[in-house]
Amino acid sequence: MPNNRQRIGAIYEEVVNRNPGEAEFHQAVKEVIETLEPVLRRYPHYAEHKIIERICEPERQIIFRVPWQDDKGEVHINRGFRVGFNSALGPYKGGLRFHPSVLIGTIKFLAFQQTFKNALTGLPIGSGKGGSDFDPKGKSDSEMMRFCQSFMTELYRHIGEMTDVPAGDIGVGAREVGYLFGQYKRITNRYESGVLTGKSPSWGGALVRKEATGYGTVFFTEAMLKARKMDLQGQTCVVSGSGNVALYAMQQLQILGAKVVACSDSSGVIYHKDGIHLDTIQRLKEVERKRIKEYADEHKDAQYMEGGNIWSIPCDVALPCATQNELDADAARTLVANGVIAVAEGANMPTTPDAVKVFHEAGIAFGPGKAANAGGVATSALEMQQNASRDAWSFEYTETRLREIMRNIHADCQRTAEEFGAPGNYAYGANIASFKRVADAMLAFGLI
Ligand code: NDP
Ligand code: 2IT
Repeated sequence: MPNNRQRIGAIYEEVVNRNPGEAEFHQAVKEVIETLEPVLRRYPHYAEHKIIERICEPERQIIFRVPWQDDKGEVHINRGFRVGFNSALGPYKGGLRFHPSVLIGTIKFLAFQQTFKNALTGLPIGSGKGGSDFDPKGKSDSEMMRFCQSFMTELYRHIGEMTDVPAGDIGVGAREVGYLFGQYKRITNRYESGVLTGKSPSWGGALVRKEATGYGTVFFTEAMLKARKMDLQGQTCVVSGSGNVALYAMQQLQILGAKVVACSDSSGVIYHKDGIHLDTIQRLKEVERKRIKEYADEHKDAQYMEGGNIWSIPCDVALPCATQNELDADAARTLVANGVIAVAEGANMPTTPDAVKVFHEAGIAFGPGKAANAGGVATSALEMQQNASRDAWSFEYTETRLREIMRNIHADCQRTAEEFGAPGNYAYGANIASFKRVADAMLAFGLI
């Protein structure tokens, strides 16, 4: 009989062998299952029923061709994906990512993590993720529309408010969700609001959904600081990215009295010592869809560093909000040397495993993405609730619910980490608490 460490090692080896070349998926699986040894020790029936083996295998994976025409009439072929990872707790739920780097392994890592994130929210949502290797940069509105229509022409048959509910992620926001919903409605002859979330509030979207991931990440950071008898007032913060998550993380940091001095995009970094003017970033990114480089043209005392490293800027709080593996061990050591006190992942898996180790060893408060950025999907579940009851809640009420959910997730991770012998390790707490929730539902359903 193998011991639990050997058992987990063998499962990981099997995942690597059965999913060749999917390094990000392997990384996400390893990060979760290597924390589960104490769970198997306490609950041997999970091993008996092969719950870890089952949880690492997606329930279904759909790959399809997406042909579309650009404004000049040229034909392009992209690849579309939708992975339903786990439906033990509810319909598949998770975003769509449109980015040229997207491969099936990218979608699988995101969908796998979504399983645990969604379980942490305490709301009835399973996990999924989808997207395409389509590059939205430089596309006109009509090109975006034609692409989204073509994408939905295949996707529609696989989704539904009780089956699978997509939303946004990198490259997909309210504009794209609008085009996707329009095509779904046209093909199915149903105004099925709950089939997509992240809709515009003018036609069924939840207020606060746009802000929710960034706000939630900051609420989680606030809770981590509070546990150390600190707060965000006056703290110097650095936020990577300048998209949906980064923008609203910066906004909530400013609301809570922190000073945000830097943000970025994939081309470079803006450093504004006296504090970023958020209204400029918001206009540049949300309205004009421009690069952050332009910020320095409007604010002469700000510095733009082409290809710069945002993590070299000294700060108290660092929020990686751009993309996976954007913060490595060297960057983590620099942040620690510069006196960082808290790091929370607004993005999915932005911190490499070695960097996470650096933070834990230095005693930094580290909020893993599946907990810290769960506010987005949690508010998507609140949007589903509003759609199901044909209701619309106020901004204040929805924000209060989000704040409560983030505090509960923080408390759940903290309590579970302590209970399983790793006090202060939110990554352990998040993995174990969510794994148990999904595992127990899977057991209840028998062998499926
Ligand atoms: P957006 O498309 O709105 O913004 C993405 C930002 O990250 C942009 O500034 C972009 O720069 C930068 N970025 C993207 N890819 C790369 C890359 N390969 N290298 C460097 N920079 C990059 O996406 P979101 O803000 O929605 O998503 C950001 C992160 O948050 C992702 O990890 C996503 O999975 C995660 N997340 C999103 C949620 C949501 O509700 N939207 C919920 C939970 C997590 P550029 O414009 O130059 O590409
Ligand atoms: O990674 C994520 O949690 C998201 N992109 C949001 C998913 C959702 O369904 O709102």
